[in-house]
Amino acid sequence: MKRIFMNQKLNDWVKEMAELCKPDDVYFCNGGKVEYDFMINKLLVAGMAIRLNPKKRPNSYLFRSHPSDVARLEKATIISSENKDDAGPTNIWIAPDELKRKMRALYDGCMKGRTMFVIPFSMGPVGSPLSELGVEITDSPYVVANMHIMTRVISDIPADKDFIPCMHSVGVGGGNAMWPCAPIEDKYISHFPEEKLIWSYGSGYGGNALLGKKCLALRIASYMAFQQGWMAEHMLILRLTNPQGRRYHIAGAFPSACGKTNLAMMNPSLPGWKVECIGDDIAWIRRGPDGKLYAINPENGFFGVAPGTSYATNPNAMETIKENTIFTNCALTGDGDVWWEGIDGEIPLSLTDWQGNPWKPGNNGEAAHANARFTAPAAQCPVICKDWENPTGVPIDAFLFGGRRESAVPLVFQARDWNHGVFLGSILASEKTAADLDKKIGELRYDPMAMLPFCGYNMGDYFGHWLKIGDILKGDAPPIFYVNWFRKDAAGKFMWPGYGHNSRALKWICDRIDGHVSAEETAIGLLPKIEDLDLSGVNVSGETMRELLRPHRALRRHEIPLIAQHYKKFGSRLPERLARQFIEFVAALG
Ligand code: GTP
Ligand code: SPV
Ligand code: MN
Repeated sequence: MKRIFMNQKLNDWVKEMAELCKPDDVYFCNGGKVEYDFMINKLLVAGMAIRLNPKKRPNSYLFRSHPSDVARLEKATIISSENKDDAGPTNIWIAPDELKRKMRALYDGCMKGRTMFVIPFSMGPVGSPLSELGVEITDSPYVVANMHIMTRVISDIPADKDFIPCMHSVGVGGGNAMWPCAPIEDKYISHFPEEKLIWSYGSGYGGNALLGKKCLALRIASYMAFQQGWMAEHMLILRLTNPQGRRYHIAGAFPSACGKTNLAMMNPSLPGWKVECIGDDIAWIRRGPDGKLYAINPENGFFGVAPGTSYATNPNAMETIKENTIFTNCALTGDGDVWWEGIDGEIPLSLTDWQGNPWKPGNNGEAAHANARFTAPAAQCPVICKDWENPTGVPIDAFLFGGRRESAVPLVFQARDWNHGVFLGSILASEKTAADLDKKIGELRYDPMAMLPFCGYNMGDYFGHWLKIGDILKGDAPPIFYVNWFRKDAAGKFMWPGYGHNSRALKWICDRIDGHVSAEETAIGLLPKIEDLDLSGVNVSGETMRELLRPHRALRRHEIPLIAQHYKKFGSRLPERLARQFIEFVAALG
């Protein structure tokens, strides 16, 4: 080890971890382009990366992970607070001492024959008072390259600044030479919120390994936010501008693989309306000097779902990933480009699937993995907002909650007030998706505020925190809406065209913010009147539209026992106000 940092805590920690993991050498990252190219070269030479055809996809690479390591692993995600109750009923808890003992044994010597990389980074614009610093130690050059895109890699931590240590190893004993990882029983993605510390072992994929994202910016940050009076949320942030030039900023929480990236950079189908992207996955939100809420995106790139992304559905994502992009678990075309289910055009004649085998239509399984992803710089997005790195953030005019619901839940409706909105967020439910490895796809699960896998403390306390924020904001609390783009008809087809057409729901939300339209008071909340939705040029029948805007009291009654069960888990940590909201909801359903 040659290099000395300004920050003593960093020097001590790097030394301790190098002694434990016993790497062959230690490399100190600075975030430069030369370093990025060096990592990629290392991966190309080792055969872990495939260079895509530079004429089709300049400076872009494809990686294939081991089939056992293709998504976040919720069963291996641990919140290790001192007291079990502080992790709460929705998190897996192991006592810190016991967990550290187990993991130290796994880390011991795990980097023999490997290089240990030290990556200092900033979540949020460098130097912004709203940003947080982290340092990731990893043995994966793939992680280094991804961190270059997803975070702002810096070369040191100032002596007087704290940072969040993020320890990572892909581990040993599982995977293969191209994608080493640990066997499933040895994987741990551990968080010590009270210590602001992350220890991840055994997985090289996505949120398990790029520790600035879900581990730091959500699990650790949500606990810091709880203590310090701000919010760290699994939310996209967008700026919507109407034809008159009035701007609205909207933050929306949808569970993984439920449409955040798509909404954040959509092209509105409504003439004269414009969307600009500020963030597609995480929002850090604080009260500004004027009493309103302001949001920043702590990330520097997009780690987006590839399947379903096309010029027809998300042209701005397609433009973003034209070059300088890392692809993971996509299919490869004969002419050296990437491919996935739902991309534009004909299925290419020659295709290699995400595991490296020849693939033909009609083959069992998909060519691209359902959780195949792209890693691309946010600055490459054609509709990135000029204020996306503004250190003070953007003022939030409305919050959205939404998930995948095939039935019962309307296209858009509004909460009666903040507390009702928190209730709606707390009963956010979605059909399961491929973003988590353990799930049976399609089954319903409650995912409060889309934070179920990402809340670093007791979710009952998290609900209380949301209520408290509302109490502080009073009249400045933004209105809260609930959306559902995913209703299906009896034949299993989506009833709403979605994507750019979702701007029609957003326009109604703007009209509500400005008090231009009234709404229908119903058992579930405030529903749009059909004539208040701008549906010019949408190919949806009046009958379908009426169906999409029904409160569906009878169907929603089926959820009462499920919500009761969901709420029961929180015991005495469930805020009394939410219990009352639930009683009112049941009464209103009749
Ligand atoms: P994470 O990155 O996992 O947090 O996901 P996300 O919430 O950003 O989801 P994303 O925008 O990547 O969308 C996931 C999938 O949902 C993609 O296959 C999209 O094509 C699809 N999707 C997004 N918006 C819509 C919509 O309005 N209608 C329909 N039918 N599908 C959509
Ligand atoms: C999610 O699952 O919500 C993601 C992907 O954004 S990951 O970074 O792997 O968590
Ligand atoms: Mn996400």
